[in-house]
Amino acid sequence: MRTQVVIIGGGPSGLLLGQLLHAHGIETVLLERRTRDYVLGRIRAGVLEAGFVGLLEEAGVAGRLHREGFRHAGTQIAFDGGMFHIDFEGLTGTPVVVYGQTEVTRDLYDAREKVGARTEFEVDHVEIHGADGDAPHVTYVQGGREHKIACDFIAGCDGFHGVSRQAIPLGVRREYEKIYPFGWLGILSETPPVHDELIYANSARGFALCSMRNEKLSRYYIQCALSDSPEDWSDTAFWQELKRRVPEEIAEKLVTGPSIEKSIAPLRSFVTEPMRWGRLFLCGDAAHIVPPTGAKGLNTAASDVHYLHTGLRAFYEASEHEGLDRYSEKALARIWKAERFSWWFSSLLHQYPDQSEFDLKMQQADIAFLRDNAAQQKAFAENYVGLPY
Ligand code: FAS
Ligand code: PHB
Repeated sequence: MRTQVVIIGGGPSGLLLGQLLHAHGIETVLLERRTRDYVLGRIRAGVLEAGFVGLLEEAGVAGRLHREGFRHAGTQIAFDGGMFHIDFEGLTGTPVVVYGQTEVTRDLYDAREKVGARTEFEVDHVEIHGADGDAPHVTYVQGGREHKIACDFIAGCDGFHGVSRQAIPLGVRREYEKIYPFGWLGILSETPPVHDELIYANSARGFALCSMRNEKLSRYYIQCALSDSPEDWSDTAFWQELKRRVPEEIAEKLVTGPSIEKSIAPLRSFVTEPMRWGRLFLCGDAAHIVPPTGAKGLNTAASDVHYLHTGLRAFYEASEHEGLDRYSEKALARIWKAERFSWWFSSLLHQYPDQSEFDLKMQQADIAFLRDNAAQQKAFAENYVGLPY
């Protein structure tokens, strides 16, 4: 079998890339390790930058998002018993859209099926061959049979635990990592959101986040110990702790209910360089991870897809190589700024086990400066709504 681009990984990166390439007549085959339902069962990101929305529009997959997504003009930061608002739209002219990653992925799968693009589910033993030459191919096992796909290019969109990053020789790869000494315990509940905007809370007991999926579905997170497991936390214990970490006026309004999903996400910052090796291009979590504090994970996957699909288009439409040759450089330039913002915002809101009294004073002064200074709020807003591609 032969195709133009093999995409490894059927999460948002791989699906969005496949849809954009299809829209410009470039053929792909997408290989996904799990079933579609398994992929759609993951509850992850919730906030989309305008750049991501623009790519979904370009791919013709933004209809439901515009009908059901929530436009957020700003966010609330809770600190020292009170809350202050950061006005994204007033400071940057740009809102963000709250629309769950699960729904984005569902829309992209539906769109891929509709155009008849080839997707292979439940593939095993995916291997990349000849990426550093001019005739790469990918092999995989499905239903007990081995398959081979010759191609022009390979897009490694298979997430942090995928095989693509490992295909780049250790002598070529440089990796940068920071592991955070805590995790996020998240729940989904069929309750009305406690506020019409997200609330990021710094409290002496630890970080909390009040988010949502729609007017009847709420998403809440609390910072937890790395040693915790979801089973350690009853719904009652979660709600009690969340109420202790948000301002009283919010705790009083909080509508609690049974969790329909409960999970713990570890937090790390991670980047691998370069994001290209010959005819292999890494995209999204395969190349980088951010703590979810700044809602950048999904959104940096989108900017990678932007750079990669425009580079591939220029190659096929005009035999230009510059877009592909500069892919890694351009993607990393934006990724490192998102890594910085996510690391800084995490340092602002979480309680760190080794935090000294002085560190705590610095954290409180940093938040107070964000609360009181218009220039700092503008810088925050520009990062949160998404820096330019
Ligand atoms: P993904 O990991 O989503 O997709 C990779 C796909 O590749 C998966 O479907 C996997 O099954 C498949 N795959 C893996 N190995 C393969 C192989 N060998 N062969 C074929 N397929 C293979 N980001 C935010 O912005 N906000 C959040 O709140 C947030 N919460 C998160 C919570 C968790 C638990 C995790 C893990 C991540 C979270 N993220 C969040 C980040 C997340 O949204 C990612 O940025 C986003 O899923 C990136 O999409 P992909 O790059 O497509 O990777
Ligand atoms: C979410 O709704 O899941 C969400 C929102 C904002 C974040 C992280 C997660 O920063």
